[in-house]
Amino acid sequence: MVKIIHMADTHLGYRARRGTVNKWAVDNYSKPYEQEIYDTFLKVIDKISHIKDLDFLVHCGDIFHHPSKYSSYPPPEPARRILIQGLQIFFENTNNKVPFIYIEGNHGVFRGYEYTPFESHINKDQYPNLYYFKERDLIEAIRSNRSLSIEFPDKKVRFYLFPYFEFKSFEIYESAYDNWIKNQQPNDNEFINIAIAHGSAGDETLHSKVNSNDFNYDYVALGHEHGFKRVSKNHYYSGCLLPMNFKEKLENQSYLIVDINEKTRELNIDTKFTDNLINRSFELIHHETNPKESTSDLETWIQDELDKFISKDGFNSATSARLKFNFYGEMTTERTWQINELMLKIRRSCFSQPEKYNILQLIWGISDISETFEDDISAGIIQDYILEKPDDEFKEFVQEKLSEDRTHYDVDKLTKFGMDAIKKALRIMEKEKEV
Ligand SMILES: [Mn+2]
Repeated sequence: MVKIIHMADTHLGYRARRGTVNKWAVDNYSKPYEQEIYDTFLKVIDKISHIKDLDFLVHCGDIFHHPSKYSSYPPPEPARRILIQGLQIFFENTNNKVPFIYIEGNHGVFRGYEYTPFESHINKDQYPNLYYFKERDLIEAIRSNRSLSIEFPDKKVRFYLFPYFEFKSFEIYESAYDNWIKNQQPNDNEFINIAIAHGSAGDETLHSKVNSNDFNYDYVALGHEHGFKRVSKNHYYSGCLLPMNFKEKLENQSYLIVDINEKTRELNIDTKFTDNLINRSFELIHHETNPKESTSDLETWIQDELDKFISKDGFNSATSARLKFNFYGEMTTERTWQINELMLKIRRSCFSQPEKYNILQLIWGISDISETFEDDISAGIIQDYILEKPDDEFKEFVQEKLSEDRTHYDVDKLTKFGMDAIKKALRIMEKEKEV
């Protein structure tokens, strides 16, 4: 029996940012949820390193969250230190006997650079049983028309490596990759043949030869999709350790203990779910609204939901909740404005009482029966709004606000100010997009 741990997408250094308060840093300058991912990673690595008769640890990419396509920042310092600590725990507990094989994903790499934070931020050469493969290794293999693989003859196991590569982004890449990939087809049955890849069919970053059974791999360890997923009887995504956003909360995360029978090549997959290791509430709260529901009824409902997170000890970075309200139903633009206004007010009040509320993040989404507005601050809402009859509806909204207020402003003037502000904001957003 060959025993392999399959894990992926740890995203060390990921921070929950939207709808959080910046001042909530923990003692070593990490952020609360970032710290929870670190703690979980070390816990899991320690657990894995004590598994009896473990032959290999395979990590399918994205061990660091930064840098990425949208952020050229290096991994934050705590992420670097936690990875070093994790490697030390693993190699010490396994007496350097168990190979750790890592392929690079699309996160944690400076695009266009030949070195990566995995090389510049940790001293990878001090771990004799660490095997590292990045995009550059893949490009070299393609250029020299050679396989990118590694063999362990004493265990009779061979790994075919597929670091993340956007081979579909240029025709010349695609044809080169298509020509090269035959080198990744096992040509003997004496070894157990395993593919390790970062990519997915969904965004065309996983080649069909790896995604299918064409090459007859005994097992395909996949990274890039963040939820646990059995693609076929021998293709698996383990997912991250913890969900990073509310969409991923709807999935499960895990690491896999994969046992492969040398003779029959039969697999036994033991899925160790890790999303249940989370120490905080992480919830999507749904509410169906309609134009007739009064603002005060809505406010009462929201407040009741939030009051479930009142704690006598107040805010605690280790247990504070991540919450997303999902308002759906028949939405008018006026309703959307009301909800945004209400939620901004409630969030402000909630975050200004850390002695009362144990809440880390509070965001919301508003979806109409016909379409979805994803975010309270997305340009989409305002842009859609501007395409309709914004002046009239905004005026109605201002009028309603003022009638509560009972003061007498010039509604037309206020509407004009509001529209100017929105248009200016849109111009700024458009400019930011161009960068
Ligand atoms: Mn990825």
